[in-house]
Amino acid sequence: MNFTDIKISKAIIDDYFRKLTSSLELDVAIVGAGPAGLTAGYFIAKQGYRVSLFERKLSAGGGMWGGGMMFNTIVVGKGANDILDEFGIRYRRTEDSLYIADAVESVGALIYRSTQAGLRIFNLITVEDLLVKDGKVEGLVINWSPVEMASLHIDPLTVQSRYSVDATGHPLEVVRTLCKKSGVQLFTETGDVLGERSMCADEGEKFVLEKTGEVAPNMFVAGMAACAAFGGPRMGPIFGGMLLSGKKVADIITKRLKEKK
Ligand code: 48F
Repeated sequence: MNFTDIKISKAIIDDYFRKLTSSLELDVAIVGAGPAGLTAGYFIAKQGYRVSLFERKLSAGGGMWGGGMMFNTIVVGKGANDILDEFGIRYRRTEDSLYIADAVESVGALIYRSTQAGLRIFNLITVEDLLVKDGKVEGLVINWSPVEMASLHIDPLTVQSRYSVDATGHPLEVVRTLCKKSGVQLFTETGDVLGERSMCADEGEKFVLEKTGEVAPNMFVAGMAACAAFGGPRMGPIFGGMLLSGKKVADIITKRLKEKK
């Protein structure tokens, strides 16, 4: 019998279950490991809160890997270069005061720095529903992504969180589920999802930052999910708004956590 093989299996199983068990009761649960979700997770973890992030895909990074139309370079506007500095991402400034960075280096840095700060990232897990009590979001309902992909009839598990963040990007998956299943009124003009509008980088970058925040009791939006919820334009391959949105949602939530200790 080869005992080493069994020890390897045991080490993986023990560690994963330790990680998962310590994510059952969270201060913050984030859905989606794009630039907004990763940045939010980094700034929340840095302050010592219990924060985990659930990502459907095998790889974290969301829409950042492919830059614009698969040219794997990203652009950020003025102000967001401070966040590139925070993550140690190298960049070059253009004559138009745009900052250019390598998409792969950027994703690598976001993942590395956020996990080092204490963010637990669970890849291959899909958030399929929410835990809702008296109209308030109290956690997430999770399942293995391959269960969803194979349409298997397997019930999910639940994690509890004081605050949750929908950082699922354009589809705004979690908040849409909240509206559809629980009829919760959103803090939007109509109380419902307003939907994303067509491209305009300038407006989109301002809009996403302005609307990042609480969209329903204990439920927050960051990144493109904020544009989709509140009816803002998309902005294509400029990512500064996503990074600043992640920081903003982290600032709002950590302030709330401090107040409600
Ligand atoms: O799409 P994504 O990168 O969102 P973001 O952080 O950034 C948007 C930009 O990438 C780009 C843009 C820039 O101007 O417009 O599109 O707002 O990352 C969202 C992540 O959420 C995951 C998805 O796989 C992706 O990695 N995701 C979506 N729905 C779920 C999910 C779900 N139900 N459960 C778990 N993960």
